[in-house]
Amino acid sequence: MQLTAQQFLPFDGTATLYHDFLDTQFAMRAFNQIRDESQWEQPEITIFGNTVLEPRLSTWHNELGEGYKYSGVMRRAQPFSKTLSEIRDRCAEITNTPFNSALINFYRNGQDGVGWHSDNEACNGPEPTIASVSLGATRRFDMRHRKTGETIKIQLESGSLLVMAGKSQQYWVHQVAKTKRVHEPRINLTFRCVIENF
Ligand SMILES: O=C(O)CCC(=O)C(=O)O
Ligand SMILES: [Mn+2]
Repeated sequence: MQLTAQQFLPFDGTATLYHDFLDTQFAMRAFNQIRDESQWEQPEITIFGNTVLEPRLSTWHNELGEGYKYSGVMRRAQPFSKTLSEIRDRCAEITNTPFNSALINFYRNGQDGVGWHSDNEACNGPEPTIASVSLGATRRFDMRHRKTGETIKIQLESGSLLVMAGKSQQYWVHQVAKTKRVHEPRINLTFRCVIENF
């Protein structure tokens, strides 16, 4: 099946949205399954010397059984479930990338979010392809250029796939801002190809 792709970045990397990546029913089933089967964690983060809990729940999955260092915190690796593997395989096919890891985020409602950052950890390699699948509530995803300040806003609906590639992690930061308007939960799967023994 040929999916329609929409490009969002004007320069310095790509962000491609496949709006109808998963059908509505499949996305809803995957949401329920992943919500119920996951062993959710809520790691602490230190921002400007203050230690707080991350405003979302998450899990880290890696086929090589390796942990993941994120904001200085080592995450334990969990296995890929059947649903997660199936979605990962579809992402791998579209992007031609052998994803071996996934970070799953669970935004309980609009009061959960993720602040400005880029997925530029060393283990992702210099120009990583990141496949980001959304399930559940629609949330706005913002990308801001580090030098020009140009900001792009993308609505991530249930079943959509956003692929960030090229120099996007070098030149752009991204966030899912907290909002009072959203009351429903959302799950986001970000597939990555982590380099071994980096
Ligand atoms: O929830 C999202 O759409 C983005 C999550 C994200 O940026 C991350 O996990 O690095
Ligand atoms: Mn990210």
